[in-house]
Amino acid sequence: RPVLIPVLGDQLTHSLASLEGADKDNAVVLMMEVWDETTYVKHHKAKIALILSAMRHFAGELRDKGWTVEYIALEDEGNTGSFTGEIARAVDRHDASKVRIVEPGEWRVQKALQGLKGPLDVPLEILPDDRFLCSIPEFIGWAQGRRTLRMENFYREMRAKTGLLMDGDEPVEGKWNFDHDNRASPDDGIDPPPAPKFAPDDTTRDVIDMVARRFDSHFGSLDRFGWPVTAKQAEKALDAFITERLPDFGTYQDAMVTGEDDLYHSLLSTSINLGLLDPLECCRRAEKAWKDGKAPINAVEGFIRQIIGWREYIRGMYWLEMPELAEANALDASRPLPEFYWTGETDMLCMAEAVRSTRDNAHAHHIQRLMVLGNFALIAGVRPQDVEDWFLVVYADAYEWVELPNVAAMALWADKGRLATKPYAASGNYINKMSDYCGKCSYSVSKKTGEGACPFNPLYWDFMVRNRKLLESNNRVARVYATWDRMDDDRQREYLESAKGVLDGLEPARKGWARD
Ligand code: FAD
Ligand code: DLZ
Ligand code: SF4
Repeated sequence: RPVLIPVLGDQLTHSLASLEGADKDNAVVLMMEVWDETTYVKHHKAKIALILSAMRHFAGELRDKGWTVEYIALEDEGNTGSFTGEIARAVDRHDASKVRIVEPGEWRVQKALQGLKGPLDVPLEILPDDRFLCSIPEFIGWAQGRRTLRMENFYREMRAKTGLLMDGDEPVEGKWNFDHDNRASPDDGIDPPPAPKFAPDDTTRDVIDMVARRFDSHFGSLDRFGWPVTAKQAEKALDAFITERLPDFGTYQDAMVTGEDDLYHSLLSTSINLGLLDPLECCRRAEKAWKDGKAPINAVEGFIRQIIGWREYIRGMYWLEMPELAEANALDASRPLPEFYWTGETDMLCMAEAVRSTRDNAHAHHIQRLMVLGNFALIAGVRPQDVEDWFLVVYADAYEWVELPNVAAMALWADKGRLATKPYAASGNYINKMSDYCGKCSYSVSKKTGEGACPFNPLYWDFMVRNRKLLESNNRVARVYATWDRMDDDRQREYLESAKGVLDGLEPARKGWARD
């Protein structure tokens, strides 16, 4: 009786723990396109196309390597529409002796699998996902007993564990973190080489056609689809990043430029999250570029920190804080998401640009996500669960394990600072410093209140005042209140009235964008 090995859509790795050591002659690999996964939120069309195309390519590669693969396509007759339904059906069909699966990335799926243990007549073995450097028990062990959790401390342990950028027990060049050199604004004139795009082959075109037909009501465009859908393509994307964009990655990490969607970012998150690229290998390649004198330390350290620091930390925090994190709302934010997050129809150029890139590419870079889209939702007091749904829908790299901590904890401070020391709230001044948007925007960033003032300016103060009780005791925020208290009453009133004007003018998103 064969062993059934289900491989989920973000487990497209040839060295996956469930495949390693399995006997090809006595195993059936099961891959499933299912309605539950494609519609539990109404994912961006390009995100669905990416995942299904990558799954189909991966199934073909496994067959070429001699595996028996059963591939259930979305439109196949009899498809039950869920992972659990398909696993149960396959156990029966093949009279499987057991099921061996790598732990899923998401809480929702983990619960569903655990619920299958009883009803299934055969043993269900759930293996740790060793594609992460830090296992879930290891992270929880690290977190237990610490009063405050800081990414930087965790990151140093990951540096020591991997030996990346280490000189014995010490960090190379004497410092753990070179972020100080990573804050250049784009004013200096930059000309980033475009990230490679991969023309859809027949398999991808079939999927794109099906997605256009079956997911017409979902957000986003399929027109510019060019994501890597195989490990080979992802490696080409990695090569191009290391040689062409990594050297400037650090310097312009926080910059935003009108019409420049990629800048010096790697655009590797979709491939890493799908399993097409090994995160550690990406880091080793970056380290080698530094060793070879081809990329400076600030860029290489910054890139490595994002992967072995932030990415691993975020994943650990997800499993540490779930399921409460999904409901967290420390600031009691209750406003519905504004409609312009879906349409891009707003006079705020920073917002319109971020939504445009999101719609066209199923991607926006980190500082757009954090300091434009996230920041606006934070200071306008948008309900975290609305914002979380939006981020989960719109990005091709979004799975709940990585989306939720980034949105709820990092961008919205809904976890009351377990992840981020202080809320990333900012006025228009920050966006102006880091972008070329404000000069072209119909709002005036230097105008603080009243007609034509940049909406981020009054909203920033309104947010601070609204949340004073919770934030005042945080000594990283205290001086903000000293500034507020020094303003005269009329000035304070102008800020709050302007903010009210902005908030009253926000049109709530119509129902049905994120979920049916
Ligand atoms: P680069 O800027 O080139 O960074 C290199 C790599 O570092 C990324 O590919 C990614 O693997 C990793 N990385 C960097 N920052 C983070 C982070 N905060 N968390 C996890 N990994 C990180 N990333 C996702 O993969 N999926 C998401 O759904 C997601 N949602 C986000 C929501 C918000 C509100 C914020 C602020 C950030 C979110 N991020 C998410 C993190 C980050 O913005 C993206 O990983 C990044 O923009 C992807 O583009 P890139 O590959 O060009 O990244
Ligand atoms: C996101 C997604 C989508 C849209 N569709 C599928 C699918 O049809 N089949 C599949 O195996 N995986 C899909 N995924 C990714 C899963 O949601 C992801 O593997 C789980 O959430 C576990 O993290
Ligand atoms: Fe955004 Fe304000 Fe700048 Fe306009 S002026 S681009 S709204 S920060």
